Amino acid sequence: MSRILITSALPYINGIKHLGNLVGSQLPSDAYARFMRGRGHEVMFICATDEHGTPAELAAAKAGVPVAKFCADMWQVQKDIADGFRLSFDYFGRSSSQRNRNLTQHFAGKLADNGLIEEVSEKQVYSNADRRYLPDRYIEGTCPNCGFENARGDQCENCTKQLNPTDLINARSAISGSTDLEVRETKHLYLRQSAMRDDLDKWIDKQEGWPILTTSIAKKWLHDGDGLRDRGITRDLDWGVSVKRGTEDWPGMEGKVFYVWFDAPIEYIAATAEWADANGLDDMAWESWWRTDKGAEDVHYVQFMGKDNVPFHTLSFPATIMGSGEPWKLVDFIKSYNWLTYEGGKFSTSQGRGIFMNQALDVMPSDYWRWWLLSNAPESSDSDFTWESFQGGVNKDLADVLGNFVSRVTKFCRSKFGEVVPESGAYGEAEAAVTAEIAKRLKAYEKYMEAIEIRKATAELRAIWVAGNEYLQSAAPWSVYKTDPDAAAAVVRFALNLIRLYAVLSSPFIPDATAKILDAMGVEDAGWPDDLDAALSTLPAGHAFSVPDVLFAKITDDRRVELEEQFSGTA
Ligand code: B3M
Ligand code: ZN
Repeated sequence: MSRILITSALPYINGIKHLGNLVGSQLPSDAYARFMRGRGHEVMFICATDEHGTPAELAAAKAGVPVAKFCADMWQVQKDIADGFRLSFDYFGRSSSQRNRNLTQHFAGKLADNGLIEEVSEKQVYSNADRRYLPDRYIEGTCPNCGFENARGDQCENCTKQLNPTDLINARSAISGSTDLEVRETKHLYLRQSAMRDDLDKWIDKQEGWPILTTSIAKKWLHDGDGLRDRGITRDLDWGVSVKRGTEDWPGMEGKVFYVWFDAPIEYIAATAEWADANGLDDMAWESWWRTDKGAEDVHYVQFMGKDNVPFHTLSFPATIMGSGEPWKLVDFIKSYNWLTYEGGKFSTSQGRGIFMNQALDVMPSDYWRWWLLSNAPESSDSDFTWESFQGGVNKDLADVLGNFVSRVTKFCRSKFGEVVPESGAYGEAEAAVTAEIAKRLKAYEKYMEAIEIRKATAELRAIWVAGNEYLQSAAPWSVYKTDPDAAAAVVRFALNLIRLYAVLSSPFIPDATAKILDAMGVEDAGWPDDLDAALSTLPAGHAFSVPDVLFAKITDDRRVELEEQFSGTA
């Protein structure tokens, strides 16, 4: 048994996320967490809302509520949606927590003690029209690296380059569009990332088997000359973690807060502390996940995120951890995702194009989304969501293959033998053959899940379902029954056991269906099939079950057309 720490990138608080955000971190991390728990490992699965910074302030202002209240309300909204998608976080925290404030100030203090913080008097963009300093992402302009015209002051979405606002060409306020900007002098703290370049470089080189998407982005910015230049970690803002050096005031930094990207990853740690607090546990409980001097040396730590978040997790956050000089746990594996597009184009919040997480749950059950999104996860390239593909995935994989198998077997059994596992007849070659096929597929499935190749894992799971269907089709108990009821009984007994096995194997992906099936089959034993033969005799002759309700209703063409209209963004 291992101890596995899993974090999903923290959804920003300012609004409800779309399906691309869901499939880029929360959903695959949940499937992985569920799988690892199923295998008997000790898992700590952490997520939280990322609450600081200007976007939160502006969203709150727009909603006409104080920012603290806005964040508290939105946290609840996001938490409910996460529950709706059955995201099985051990804790869903908040980056505005007291724990995170303390830890963020602690890290800043340690970095300063180690000579890694520099006070820099810098020129910062002030918008006369908006009467405020404009932080990074509220200045837009042309990217000096690739020429993209809507680059933000913190990062270019197009080429992923981390930027400083004053790098932008033709800068304008993203709040008002005003170009009446002036540059003012203000003092800020800079993290001397460049002093850590060699350490970071060595650390990245040491990693084995990281996805190319992750290492290529990291390497690009490490060697890009100024990709790893020193970065300001404070801002002239009201909403955030106030700048302190540990618990001490920081002269000259009054009224300033830490940059949201400085405190957000620290929340991974803080949320684990929040988990301990919420469960009445002592500090050892969370430190044993995060401090290598307190038990975390045997923890395997995996992060999930969209590719735009990779630079912050491969460079900035490790720089914070390493620079502290304290024995905090560094990430062991970073799984990053490409983009999900919507019907061939971008998801657009402003144009209402695409599907947001709350809307998704309003129109279809969570399992449908989980299955389609995970079986089409943008792992090796971008993936395109289309309603047609969604309809196909749900109707074919879930309804025709898995759902139909469960329904045919249980209904046939009920009609001929009653709602109990029939006793007579013996297994033969056909059962041995399908068991062997499933054993082979199961190995591949497990291998892909361990390597976090989620999409490939779903293909193996689907093949495992298909194997059962093909077995049933050729064993044809409905016709065998007429001449040899005992032989038909053996087929049904075997197939009922396959149903239970499928429920267990499917649990990382479609947990609601798993629960329904296990409930109908009247089993508590959802243990992972380490021994396949034993797993396939879990339901003994005489065991009672019931026929479950329809597991997956098909999506009709009419309904699909309706949904296409509803989410086209033109309505
Ligand atoms: N909140 C994602 C974003 O807003 C960001 C992730 C933080 S992970 C520490 O782009
Ligand atoms: Zn660019």
